[in-house]
Amino acid sequence: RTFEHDLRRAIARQELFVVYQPQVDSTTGRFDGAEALVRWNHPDQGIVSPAAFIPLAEDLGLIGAVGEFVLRKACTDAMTWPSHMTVSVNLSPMQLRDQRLAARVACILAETGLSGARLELELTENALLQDDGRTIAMLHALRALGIRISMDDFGTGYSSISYLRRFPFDKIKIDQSFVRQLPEDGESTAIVRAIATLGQQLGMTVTAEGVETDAQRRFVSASGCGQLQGFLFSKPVTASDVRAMFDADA
Ligand code: G
Ligand code: G
Ligand code: MN
Ligand code: NA
Repeated sequence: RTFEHDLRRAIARQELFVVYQPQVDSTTGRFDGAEALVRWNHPDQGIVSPAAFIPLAEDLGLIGAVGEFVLRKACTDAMTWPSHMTVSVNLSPMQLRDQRLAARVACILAETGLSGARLELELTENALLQDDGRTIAMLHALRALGIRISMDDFGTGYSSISYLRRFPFDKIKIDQSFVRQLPEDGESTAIVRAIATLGQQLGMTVTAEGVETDAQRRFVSASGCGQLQGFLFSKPVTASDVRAMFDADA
């Protein structure tokens, strides 16, 4: 038996599951949504990180099925949350290149009843490397469904800023590597302030990721980040836990 063989059966055997990391509105201090993060409960190896199996799913041509599972589960779960809560789902580059993506997402919204306005899709720079025209058309098709598009891990790639101009993004997520050394490190403070200002000037929401301390929370809020995410507020939790947290805060 191989890992590959196991992954091919993981969806049918219901070994994949989705956890949610709550996100906080920096102005009100209350939850306003959550990021969906997939996990694999492997029969022998226990919980496997997506960093370990998403690349394999791409190689095996399974990413469409994995991505569709995560989207459907995230939309289904978000339907049980207070109606102002959004859900964001990470997309891998191969999903974005599939010309059927917008139609599939539209089907999942219709099937689950979730409004497109409550769904965000997170892309990293490597999703944008090829096929500008097709990618831009796909992003517009998704936005026409009311969905917002986020640039994930902002600042860690080679072309982050030029991509903001070329592609229609609604949100920037500042990578946690910049937040980690706040508020002491002079370079990190300058970079986070500059990204937050850039996002504001472009009319985008800016999310600070990896907020672990109250000093970091205060710094990123004062810098203009409208949304916060990190262990200070919550680690990723199960679907039933996030629902209870949202109900208690609503
Ligand atoms: O939750 P964790 O830190 O293990 O996530 C590791 C990486 O896996 C992160 O970069 C995250 O964006 C990515 N990831 C989590 N869930 C998904 C998913 O459903 N699809 C894709 N493509 N990537 C995901
Ligand atoms: O690449 P992406 O931003 O999608 O990855 C999100 C991952 O970051 C999640 O898997 C989550 O476990 C991790 N994460 C979230 N908040 C924190 C945090 O405050 N500190 C650290 N070290 N990791 C975090
Ligand atoms: Mn993400
Ligand atoms: Na990120």
